[in-house]
Amino acid sequence: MLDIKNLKITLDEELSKDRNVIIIPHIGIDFDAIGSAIGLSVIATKYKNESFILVNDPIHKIDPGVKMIMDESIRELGINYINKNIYLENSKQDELVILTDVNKSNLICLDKDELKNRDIIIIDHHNEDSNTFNTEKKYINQSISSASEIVSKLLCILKVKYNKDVANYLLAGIYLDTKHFSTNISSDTMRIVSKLLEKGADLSKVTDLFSEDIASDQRVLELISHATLSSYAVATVVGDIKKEYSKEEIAKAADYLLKYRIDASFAIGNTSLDDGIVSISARSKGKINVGQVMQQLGGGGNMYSGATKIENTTPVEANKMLQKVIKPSFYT
Ligand SMILES: [Mn+2]
Repeated sequence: MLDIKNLKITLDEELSKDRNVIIIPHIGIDFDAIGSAIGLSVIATKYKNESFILVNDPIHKIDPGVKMIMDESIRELGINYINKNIYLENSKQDELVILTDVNKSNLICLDKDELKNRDIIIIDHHNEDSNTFNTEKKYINQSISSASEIVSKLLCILKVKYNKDVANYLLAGIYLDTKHFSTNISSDTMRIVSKLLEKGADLSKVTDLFSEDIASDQRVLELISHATLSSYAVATVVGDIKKEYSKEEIAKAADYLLKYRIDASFAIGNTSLDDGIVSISARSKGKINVGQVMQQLGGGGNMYSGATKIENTTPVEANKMLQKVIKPSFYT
């Protein structure tokens, strides 16, 4: 595992070789994944490497704010996006692959075989498990708020210039993963935020990116209306068994519940009725390690945030499984 200094040295070395850079954020791309990916693309450009951000999510599933950032970054910064097919057609052995905001093969659109013999760098703030790519060149720090915070720091220590748009995207990443600056904030995070504001980031533009779609918000509120509070100050919502929700809606429901006086929240709902897939999103204020709880159910995450999906089940059954694994031992 690298520390930040060695990550800087590694990036400096690896980007000094003349080759294509493929930046891979997690599937279900969010503000942190896109912000950090664009920041890395800006770094690659400084080294005169061509870089490509691999996004294979269906367009209708991409958050409108994230989609706006993608479109604007193509127009204003000349960022290249490619999908999985284009990647597989053009992939070369000597390229450099950088995973950002993710470290596991099951959370990106390529499997381990498709990245065989590739030079891989990981920059992330999530836990590792058996799906984590095997590479010496990894910087994974779960105590940092976001991949965007790490990349902001890299831009600074690699002395890469960037404009206010990039500063906004990175700030959006930090804003998302700190739940609007309410959790997982350190003095380092605030120093980075201050740096981004100096570079011209505009908090009102960032909060605009998070504006909600009323129909989707009503679905989230409907989910929340099912919340129950169990012992151990854990709130759980189980969605309507006949309804399908997006992963983002489930995540938002879990986020929303944290405003109450509870230690952790879990939101459960169908994300594919056809395939019987139920997703769970978990959030914590730090007393319960929800990443570990989600790991018990085949997912992952970190202290503050986690998720999993379970196949061939129903929300009610998934909740039963969840309640079995929430134990006082997850209190830290
Ligand atoms: Mn993140």
